[in-house]
Amino acid sequence: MISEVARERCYIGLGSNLGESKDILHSAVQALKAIPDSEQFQISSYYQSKPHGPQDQPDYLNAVATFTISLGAEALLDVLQAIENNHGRVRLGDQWSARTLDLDILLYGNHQIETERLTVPHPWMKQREFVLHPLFEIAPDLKLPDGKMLIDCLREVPADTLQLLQSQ
Ligand code: ROI
Repeated sequence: MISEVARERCYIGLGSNLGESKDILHSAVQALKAIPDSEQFQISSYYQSKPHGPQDQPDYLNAVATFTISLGAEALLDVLQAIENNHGRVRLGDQWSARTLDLDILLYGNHQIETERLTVPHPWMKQREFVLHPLFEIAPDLKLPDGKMLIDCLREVPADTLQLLQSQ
């Protein structure tokens, strides 16, 4: 019997602060759109943001993408890591350091997932203006799995270090 996996809407955070970040995000968007079985794709504007964590690294470009997919969350993570690697993912140091491309699963349907490889919703998404504001642009009515409305999270996290990129 073929096992059916439910189609879920996922939200992916994109970030880059090494190399030609705008070109890297463009290319990552094409790769996300090309995931077999992904449908109803949307991408936010790109935002320039000050680094969270260590400050001795360049500003980031961030965006949020959404699509529906019938891959499970861990299989989706495998695909995202392959896309990161195809973009020559380089990390200068630890998890807080500069990188060419970072793709994070922010939300996977309404699921709360806690495995060795994956925590969903992304554990810091509610503190990150570079996630909440692009997410709001593409999903203004979103309710998070804990029942909190995105707009209420957004009100607690100012966007004053975020700059909307006018031309993509
Ligand atoms: N800071 C910003 N502004 N954008 C990111 O995508 C980002 N990613 C990270 C850390 C190092 C936490 N800081 C970031 O992983």
